[in-house]
Amino acid sequence: MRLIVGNMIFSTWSLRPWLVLRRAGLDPELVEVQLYGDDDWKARLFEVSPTGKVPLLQVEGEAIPDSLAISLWCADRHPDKGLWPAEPVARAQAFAVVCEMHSGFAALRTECGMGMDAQGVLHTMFGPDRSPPPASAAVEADVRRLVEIFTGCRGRFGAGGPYLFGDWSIADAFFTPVATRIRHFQIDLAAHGDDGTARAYVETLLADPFVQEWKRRAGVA
Ligand SMILES: N[C@@H](CCC(=O)N[C@@H](CS)C(=O)NCC(=O)O)C(=O)O
Repeated sequence: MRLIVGNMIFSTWSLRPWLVLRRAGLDPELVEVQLYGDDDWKARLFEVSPTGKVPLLQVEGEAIPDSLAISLWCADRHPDKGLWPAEPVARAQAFAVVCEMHSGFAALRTECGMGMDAQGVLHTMFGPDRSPPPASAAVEADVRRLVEIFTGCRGRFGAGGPYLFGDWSIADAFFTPVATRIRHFQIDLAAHGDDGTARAYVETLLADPFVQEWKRRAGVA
């Protein structure tokens, strides 16, 4: 089993399915494709990924692109690993927030992006921290919605543990990239309606042992 990923220091979308695979007890060979490095990077990416994007999982003779598809494949193959909440209402809400994260938050993703920005500044998942860029109204709205999701899910479903639905689930993998952006860009959650719950949840995600393992493998720990 091989997981094709982007540069491990900033390809946050590559991190998501890897966290899911690791939580399922799998340890795929990691193959890093350098993004944005030279004129040929996109052509090289298309050689391994029909979508021209990473992550992509090579398994059982198949190539499965997309972090959500890989995560769904993993939960399907490993139903005993508790990758989704067991309780049906919590599980439905976990599906909903994962889908919202996967298809939304465009302003936060673009304006607080990882990788090289237009000024040639390299933003990585693991610092150095940057002072907050001037936030647009769209970023402000994205952060408010994140705080609403974090406090709402923690309040309704989080009693059994420190994660969004208590025990760790795929939802936590999907919010780990935005947790790194919140830290890196020093986004003040309290100014976006947080009572401390969302901040504590972000800290939990960043302290996750598998996030630390990724960091070590990325060579930044
Ligand atoms: N929907 C995809 C998005 C993946 C994505 O945008 N990956 C970035 C790296 S983090 C990428 O491949 N960028 C290359 C490009 O946009 O050309 C997923 O979550 O797997």
